[in-house]
Amino acid sequence: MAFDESGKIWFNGKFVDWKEANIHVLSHVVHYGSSVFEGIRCYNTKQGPAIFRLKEHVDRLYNSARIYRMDIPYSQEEFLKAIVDTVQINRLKACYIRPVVFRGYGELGVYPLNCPVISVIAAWAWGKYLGEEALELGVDVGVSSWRRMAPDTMPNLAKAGSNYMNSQLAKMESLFNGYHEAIMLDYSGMVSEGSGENIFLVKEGILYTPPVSSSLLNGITRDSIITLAQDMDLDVVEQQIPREMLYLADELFLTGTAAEVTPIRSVDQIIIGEGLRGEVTQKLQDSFFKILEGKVEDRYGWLTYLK
Ligand code: PPE
Repeated sequence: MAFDESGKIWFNGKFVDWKEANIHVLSHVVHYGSSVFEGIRCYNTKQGPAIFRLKEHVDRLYNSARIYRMDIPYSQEEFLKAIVDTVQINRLKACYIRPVVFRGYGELGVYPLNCPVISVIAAWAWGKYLGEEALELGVDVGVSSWRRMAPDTMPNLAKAGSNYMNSQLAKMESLFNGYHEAIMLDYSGMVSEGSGENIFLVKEGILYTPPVSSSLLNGITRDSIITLAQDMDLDVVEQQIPREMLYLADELFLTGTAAEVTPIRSVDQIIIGEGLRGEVTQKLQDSFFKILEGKVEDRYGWLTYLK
């Protein structure tokens, strides 16, 4: 994925040229990973561009900042408007939006509170996260030897940049082993999530996903899929999932803003179900994409249309 560098980036309240959106190398974030961020998608619906679950993403950004005692010097309404403005000023239709809030340049030393809080919003066109064919054919995943952070080490509910050092280890390992993606276990050995996605399992018509206490990010796509499944009268069970339950699943899939709803066709080289996108997965994908394409009524108020 290459950036279109002619765009504008919202930098602490002002739009600057793409190449001017820079920070000092001695910024706190560069040394200690002190950032929180979001990933949001804007879809080009039949009724024009619309941002998916914008309010929920801004809420989660502010919650992540709260955990790390970062005061974002904008109200949530101001931040929300800045996100909309960023898409509009760049004349983007379908795009990925990346707000990031971090500790900037001031002093070094672990204690962060003397460094300014910097807020940035960028947006660009980002296609299929796990490859063009992934949504249809599914991906091959491996259970990582790297575990998700234990609950008393790093807060998994914060979408913090530093959490992605753990994700990077798992992702690199999985690609070197010939997989598309890694599934991580939590500290107690139960299934947690992918390096950048939540995971769902279908067994005998019931949809299972690990609970928030399994060291995962409380995904907004995860929440959307749970809502859609319940509306289809599927039973949804949030429970701890042992690794081998993945092997025995009828269907498995990943969810995330970037990955959307991506089927899994094998785990540790064990074929899941028929090795094809499952029926329930396809139904959920369909109802998810129909909303995003504006083909059915937005009955949950998930879309923020741009003018
Ligand atoms: N778990 C992790 C670890 C994660 O990073 C994501 C999103 C999710 C679950 C799903 O959350 P949600 O997007 O709210 O459904 N990962 C973001 C970053 C991916 C990246 O490579 O960067 C994303 O999908 O935008």
